[in-house]
Amino acid sequence: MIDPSALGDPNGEWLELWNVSADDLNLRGLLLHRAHSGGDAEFVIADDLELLAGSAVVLCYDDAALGAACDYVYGSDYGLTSPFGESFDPSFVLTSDNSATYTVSFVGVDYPTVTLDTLAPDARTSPSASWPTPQAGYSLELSKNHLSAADNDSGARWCRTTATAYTTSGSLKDYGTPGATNVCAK
Ligand SMILES: [Ca+2]
Repeated sequence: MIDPSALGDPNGEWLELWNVSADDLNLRGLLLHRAHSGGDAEFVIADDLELLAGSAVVLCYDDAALGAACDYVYGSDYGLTSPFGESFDPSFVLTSDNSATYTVSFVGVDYPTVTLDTLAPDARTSPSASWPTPQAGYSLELSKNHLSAADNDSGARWCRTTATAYTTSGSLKDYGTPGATNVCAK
């Protein structure tokens, strides 16, 4: 959710990580980096965070906004230094366009950084297609039939969600499936 409407931006921002392997994982030491023309930002998961095989975790900017759907809060990491020596400045926010590049790595004190995946919208790998046009209040979903590090590089595999709203504030609504199976099936 790059541009929440009902919950406000960035407080209502969140992203999902799916474990498509057969192994349960501990995400302690996982680093998310954002590269964007407006500036780079990153955070590292410094606490134990279990991600079971075939499941998702929801990383959110502010659990006071997203509530029980949030598994890990990164927005309050601003200004801190992690046990791994990473510093968080500026705060990690998702850009409200689709031009940022996100990299997922494992970092640690005693072993070298390992890059797991890079999501680069401009790469537009096969099948080539433009990414969905962002719209305030609508999350972007990877097709539930293409949950892989290879397929997530293709704009053709992403949808602007058609899910029902998960929260409402007056006339504003936020749509998506945080922590649950995506609707997108193309
Ligand atoms: Ca989902």
